[in-house]
Amino acid sequence: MQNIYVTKPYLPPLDEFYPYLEKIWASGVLTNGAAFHQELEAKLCEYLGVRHLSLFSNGTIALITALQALGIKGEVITTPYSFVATAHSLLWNGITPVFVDVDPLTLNLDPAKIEAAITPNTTAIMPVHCYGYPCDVVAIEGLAKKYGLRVIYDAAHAFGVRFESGESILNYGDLSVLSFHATKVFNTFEGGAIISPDLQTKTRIDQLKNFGFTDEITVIEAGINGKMSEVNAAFGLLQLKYVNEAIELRKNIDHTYRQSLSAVSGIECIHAPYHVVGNYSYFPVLVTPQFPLSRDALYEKLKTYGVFTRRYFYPLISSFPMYKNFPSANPENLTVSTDVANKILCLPIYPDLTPEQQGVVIDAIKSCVS
Ligand code: T4K
Repeated sequence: MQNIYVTKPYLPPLDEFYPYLEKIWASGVLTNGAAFHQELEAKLCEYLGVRHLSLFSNGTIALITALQALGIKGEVITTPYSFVATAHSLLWNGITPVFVDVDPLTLNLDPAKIEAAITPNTTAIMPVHCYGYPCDVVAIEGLAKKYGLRVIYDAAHAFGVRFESGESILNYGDLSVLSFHATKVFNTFEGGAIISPDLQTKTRIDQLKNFGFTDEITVIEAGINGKMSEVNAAFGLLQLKYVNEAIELRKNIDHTYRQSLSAVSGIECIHAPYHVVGNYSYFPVLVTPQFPLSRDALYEKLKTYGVFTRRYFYPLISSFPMYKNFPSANPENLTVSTDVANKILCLPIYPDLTPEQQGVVIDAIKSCVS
């Protein structure tokens, strides 16, 4: 049997992509906000239920640009339990990350611990909707209002996630940033986006992602090149036709794992949040001391079955060399994050995962306890 990886990008039928390429070849316009780029921005706004969206070449450049657009400086409160790009976007802006522990249920920034980390230098909060599970957006909004802070959500995992009311979680905060990387629920090979609440902010972001140009001869600030190409945008348009189907397949896989693993002592599935329509982007489990093997031993054992899980997010960002000397990186302040990072294992989940392959993963885990 072929190896089974934590994820595999969803790819639509190749022959359906050729007509898009033919159009690009015929027009000779490859980038700089052309037809497919504009069409994808409009279609994503509609699909996601957001007002304004700016496409980017990837999620990291989008995060860096989002901070630039709001002029964030000083200290920003963020989570250590994320992909390293979250905090890197702060360092690239000369901002000091202040790590605050996560909530043991949501695995997202714990609002109850944010207040104590606010200083006169704090300007913003950068929470992450980890695995697409929403942060406590209401509590975070309350704190932001009370202390006059901006909120930039790293929503890299949260494509299409909404509350049961229909409201997109991407509409919370001052800005939300998506990733369309190959490993994400919706991918454009590489890609990302910033969601803005108003046209003025979107326009500013669009200028920033295009070197700071406002017209052919005017540059108003030191922008960057964050533009998405026409090939990526065209691919996104095709992906969008299949994304609901892809999420539905993920949902079935999620349900099968929950049913099959519920009786396995020492494997705890993370609670899917209530009142949320999720995207099933990851399937994280906690390997607790009740399991006969440690998390790392299970991770290695699964490899012998050809199953390549990932320990997202271990090690904590705060333990990497460029962060570990910040006072807030002290593990004593991050006990929940540290505990979760030591127990977490993300199991394979992607639309093409067959029931047989999922059976291999489940049986391999069960074989450790029988
Ligand atoms: N914020 C958060 C919270 C994020 O999670 C991320 C990215 C970002 C910001 C930044 O967004 P981007 O700038 O990336 O748009 C992956 C991804 O590279 C990264 O995008 C993602 N988060 C992170 C959680 O995971 P790796 O180093 O684990 O990826 P890699 O290459 O080992 O891939 C994992 C597995 O996926 C492989 O074992 C096989 C499979 N795979 C991967 C790729 C790239 C494929 O089958 N095909 C592929 O093309 O980081």
